[in-house]
Amino acid sequence: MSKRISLTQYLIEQQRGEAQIPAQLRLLIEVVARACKSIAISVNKGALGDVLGTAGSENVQGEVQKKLDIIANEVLIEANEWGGHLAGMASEEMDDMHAVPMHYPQGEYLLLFDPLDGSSNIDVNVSIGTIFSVLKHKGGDVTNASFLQPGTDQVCAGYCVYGPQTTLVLTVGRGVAMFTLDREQGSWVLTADQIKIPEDTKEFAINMSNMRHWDAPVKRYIDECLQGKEGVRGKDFNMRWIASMVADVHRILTRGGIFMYPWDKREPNKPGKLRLMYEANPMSFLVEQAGGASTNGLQRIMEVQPGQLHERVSVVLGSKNEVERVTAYHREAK
Ligand code: AHM
Ligand code: MG
Repeated sequence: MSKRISLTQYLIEQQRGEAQIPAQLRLLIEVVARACKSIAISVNKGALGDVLGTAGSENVQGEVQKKLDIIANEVLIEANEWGGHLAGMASEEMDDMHAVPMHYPQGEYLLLFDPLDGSSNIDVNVSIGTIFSVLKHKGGDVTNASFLQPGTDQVCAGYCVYGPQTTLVLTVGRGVAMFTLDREQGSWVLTADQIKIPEDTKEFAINMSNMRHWDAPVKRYIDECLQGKEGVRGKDFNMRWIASMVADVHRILTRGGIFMYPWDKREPNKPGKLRLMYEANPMSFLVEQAGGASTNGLQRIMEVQPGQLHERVSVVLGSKNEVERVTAYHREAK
């Protein structure tokens, strides 16, 4: 049997090697991974753990919170408060950022997360996940404004998908690595490294029920995919939509594809549904590190300057040549 590399060993090698990740960042990643293990246990218990259903509250974006949204948020906060690696945290489930209490040492990093992505899939036993992004705290008091850094400033990003397997996917800016949770041992084992997304694909992911609300460039792209072999693309396309961004992005990192959640006319004043800081940015970092591309239709997502913590953004990411095509259609339309 080939030698197993644990997450700890991988990170220590990253610390010693070219990436030279600082000890505090290594601790941060290990703490997040431990929190994900704990969330995975709750997710797995399902009805037996009384974790399904709604919590009877709403988050700042007016979305009904599920019990697991709140549990996952609490697990991540409790795990990360006391280690001395963080200056503050921000989450999809909290209106404002959460400062590290003064009685704990203050660290150099800022952690942002969507504690449980794909909430609509919790109760129906479909893959869900945790997405996270790490920024450097640039100094001074920690406020919401401290987090408003473009995605290019991220020092680490990742997600954990709670599916048939529990998989942690990570980048510290030197490619993308995947770890699978070995439940008997309780450890994360490296199962793929230097992942590459194929530049071309025949698979797209978009919520087709919104078709009538789309903008012309998105409609053009999908129409051409649907025409298949007989159309301008000259090939048949397949469609997948899981409604958990983590699961859709995981498929794309595994076998390629394009994922889109574009702006649409349902809420014309919002740039899109997905959130820039803790959904689109970390996923864009991972996708770019795997050789893919990620834009909002016009601009590289990681170069968008955020104006607020819960800012939304239009998302087109995945196989490079397809993302470039969709982006070109948007530019032509302009
Ligand atoms: P959530 O963070 O509240 O779960 O919302 C984000 C999710 C994404 O994971 C997914 O791509 C999208 O919402 C699905 O939206 P829709 O139900 O409109 O298809
Ligand atoms: Mg989400």
